[in-house]
Amino acid sequence: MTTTNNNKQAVPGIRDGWFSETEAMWPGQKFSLALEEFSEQKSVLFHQDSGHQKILVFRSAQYGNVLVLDGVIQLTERDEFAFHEMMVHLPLCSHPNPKSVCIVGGGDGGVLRQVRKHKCVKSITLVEIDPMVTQVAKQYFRQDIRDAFEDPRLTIVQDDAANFIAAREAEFDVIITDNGDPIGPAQSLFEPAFYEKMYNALAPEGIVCVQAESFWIHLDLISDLHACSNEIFSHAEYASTMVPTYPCGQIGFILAGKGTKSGTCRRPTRIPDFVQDLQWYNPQTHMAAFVLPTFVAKRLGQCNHDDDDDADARERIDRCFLDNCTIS
Ligand code: SPD
Repeated sequence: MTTTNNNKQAVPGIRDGWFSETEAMWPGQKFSLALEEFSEQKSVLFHQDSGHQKILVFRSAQYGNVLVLDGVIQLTERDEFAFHEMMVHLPLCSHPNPKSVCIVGGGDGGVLRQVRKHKCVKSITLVEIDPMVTQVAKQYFRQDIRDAFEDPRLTIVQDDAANFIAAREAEFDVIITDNGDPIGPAQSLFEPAFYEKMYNALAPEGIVCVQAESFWIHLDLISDLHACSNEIFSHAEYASTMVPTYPCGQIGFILAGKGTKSGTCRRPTRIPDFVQDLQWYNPQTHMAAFVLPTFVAKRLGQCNHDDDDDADARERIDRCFLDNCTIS
């Protein structure tokens, strides 16, 4: 075992063979994962304060290696695909020809690993303020994370995301904001001012996809983000996915566009071949992600049904995915 938990003090959140998430942002509930081995010394792989945040990696009994930042689970090897595939392929398959992609945060490489599957993407800019997150992801997570950081299309920028995005104009076809939760270092990324900066940094027809929390816990916040995105962008919608190790097992994204042809991200405009090999994303989970429970749809004022044209589009998309052809 390699551990930098040198001071031998108990790791916060770990007790009696279990890790429990901090509950500041989801009062009255705590998600817990069993360590692979009862002994903290054997299961904790890394524990250090980077100066930006406290980083913890441990081996869990059922979910593989787990990355925790400031007491909050960021990813587990078992279920990360349900988050990263949707966060990446919802916007990238909605855009007709994404060439330039910016990843905000995402130093763990999970988003990057999916973006690089799109051959049409020519440049990937990853803006991460904390290089230790990347070092840890390369060292303690799967080989393909290490490979992702070798992609020749990648430029890593160590900067505050809000500053970086503010200095960009009409540059990116897609911006993916893989931010943490609204209390802590990512707070400014949940403010309308950041959405305006992202709008300016997008090329015409550009799309943003932003981590937008769980409707079980943060419906007020989601409603505010949805409303402000609809004011700033031509269209904005909330899409949902299921991740068992995130609070309530559900998390969503705001997808907003500067003016895509179809005026929505609800349907893929292309289905790359590699989609057949993914674990969660497919054209049907793409479209289903925008269908919301009634209490959420009502609160956001987001329509759940398609018009007649959409029904035709759905059929074409279903057929193309099954026959492995291009949507016409
Ligand atoms: N409450 C958990 C939110 C996690 C958002 N960030 C995940 C980072 C994974 N790349």
